[in-house]
Amino acid sequence: MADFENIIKGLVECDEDQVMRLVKKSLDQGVSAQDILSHGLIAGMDIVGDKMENGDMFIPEVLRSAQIMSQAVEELKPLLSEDSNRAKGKVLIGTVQGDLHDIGKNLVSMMLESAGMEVHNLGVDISPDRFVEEIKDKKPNILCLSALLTTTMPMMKSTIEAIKKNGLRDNLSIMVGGAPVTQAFADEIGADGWAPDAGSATKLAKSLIN
Ligand code: B1M
Repeated sequence: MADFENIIKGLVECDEDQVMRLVKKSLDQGVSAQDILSHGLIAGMDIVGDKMENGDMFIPEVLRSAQIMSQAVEELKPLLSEDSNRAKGKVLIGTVQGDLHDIGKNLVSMMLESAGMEVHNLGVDISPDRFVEEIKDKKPNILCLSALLTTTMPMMKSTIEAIKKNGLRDNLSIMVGGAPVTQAFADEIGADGWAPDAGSATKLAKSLIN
């Protein structure tokens, strides 16, 4: 039986040994990597977020939980990467300027890669100008923008505007995502698509490439 409760507890208490031990144990017991990710790690980070909002956890602790989550995701990576329906295409992905959140963006990047796409992960805090330069250089089919803060969502719009201004919009599909981002916002800023999670992002990317 998967011990999601104690994976969550370990993440909230920044107990690396507990999280890693229980993730490995769950895998050995045949629990799917996707279930460990959704019901253990992502559920745990949601609680970390609530505690952060209530002032029960502070930035250094949240960072530590995030590091442990990334380490656990590395453990799951080979098992999340089984995609028989592989797609070709080049993707550029980054978190927009002013935003340092990267766990979800890295999950999206990993799933796209495992679906067969060539993925260039630019990292966090990427300015519109840098996106423009990278699009000129890498000539991707798809650009994925991630934002986790309501205050950085407008930077998605600025990025799309910079891309248009540089005449790079026509042959590029733009997808947006991140917890506060919605389909309505994607429509409003002229993106081609929105995905709520890494799995849907992969499906959407495949359909945009086809
Ligand atoms: Co931040 N933070 N944070 N934080 N943080 C949130 C986002 C927050 C909701 C917490 C809260 O208050 N409840 C809140 C935002 C409130 C808001 O704007 N509405 C918040 C805040 C306020 C802040 C600071 C401002 C705090 C401060 O300094 N006072 C600060 C800002 C720093 C900055 O960015 N400039 C800050 C800092 C940090 C840390 C650095 C400490 C750390 C990030 C470490 C890191 O990423 N390496 C951190 C963390 C860890 C969080 C929470 C707790 C967890 C985020 C996470 O990794 N979730 C978060 C609360 C929460 O989300 N519950 C919170 C797990 C991850 C798998 O999910 O990222 O949503 P997510 O990704 C999903 C989907 O969103 C989607 O797919 C992913 C996988 O399924 N997706 C995409 C994501 N990107 C996509 C791109 C796509 C498609 C789908 O492209 C097409």
